[in-house]
Amino acid sequence: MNVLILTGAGISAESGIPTFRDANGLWEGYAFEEVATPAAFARNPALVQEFYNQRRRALLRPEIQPNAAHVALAEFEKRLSDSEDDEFLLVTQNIDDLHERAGSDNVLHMHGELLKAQCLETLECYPWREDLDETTPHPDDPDDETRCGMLRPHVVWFGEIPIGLDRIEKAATRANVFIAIGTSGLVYPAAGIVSMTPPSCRRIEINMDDTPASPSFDETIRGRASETVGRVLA
Ligand code: BV8
Repeated sequence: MNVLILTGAGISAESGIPTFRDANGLWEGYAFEEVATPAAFARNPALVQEFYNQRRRALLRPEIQPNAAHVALAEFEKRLSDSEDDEFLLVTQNIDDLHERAGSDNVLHMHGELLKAQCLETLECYPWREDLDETTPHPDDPDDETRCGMLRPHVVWFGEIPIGLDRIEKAATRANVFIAIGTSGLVYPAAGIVSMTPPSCRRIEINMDDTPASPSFDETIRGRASETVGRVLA
């Protein structure tokens, strides 16, 4: 069985990370257009760095922990990994690390990862640290004089091409089951993944509400991810 999962901000909501819809398009008081585009970074890199550093500090608070939905996905992945015939891919739009902290191995962050910084020159990624900024010598080796270039958040902004699209499309066209969890289906190309699945694929949407993508699914399960995901994957 080939299973493809897509998660959105709704799966992390019960872990204490506000969703984009809850934030009404604002985050830490900033409008997305002000901070989540390449133009915003070119215009005011310090503002954008601070916007993401605020979200990093929020994510690293001890009370932010994976919830039962993250754990259920990790356990399901492990069950499937016992069989050679099964394929599993967890694609997330989320830039938090809650899937990994719940034990998921095969996670594709199609919109990047909040806890990584990326060198504008080499495109190399580094674990983010509070003291990392554009003046930081090579982040992996502060003694290395070949100073790395300007660093940016390793995050896919609006207008930028998401990560792993080829891999996602391949998994979608082979999927027997596609489950979208906690995503409003508003941002493309993520919202278009359901349309890449074959007619034989069982498409399930787990959400609190109906979404513009709901008609594309064979089954819509309404409820909190922490209460529904485990039941669906059992
Ligand atoms: C692209 C990282 C070209 C950043 C994100 C004009 C100019 C430029 C582009 C466009 C344009 N018009 C349209 C576009 C395309 C654009 C787009 O789709 N815009 C939308 C707004 C119309 N897309 C892009 O720009 C993408 N790139 O198009 O490049 C290209 C593409 C392919 C090939 C060649 C060229 C890049 C988009 C990525 C942007 N980066 N994140 C950061 O985080 O700072 S997007 C960000 O917002 C998230 O990653 C996510 O994708 C999106 C939010 O969506 P959700 O995760 O669904 O969250 P949301 O809050 O909306 O919904 C939560 C859901 O959970 C709700 O339904 C709620 O009911 C539910 N829920 C809540 N609680 C629970 C729950 N469900 C269950 N249980 C609960 N407890």
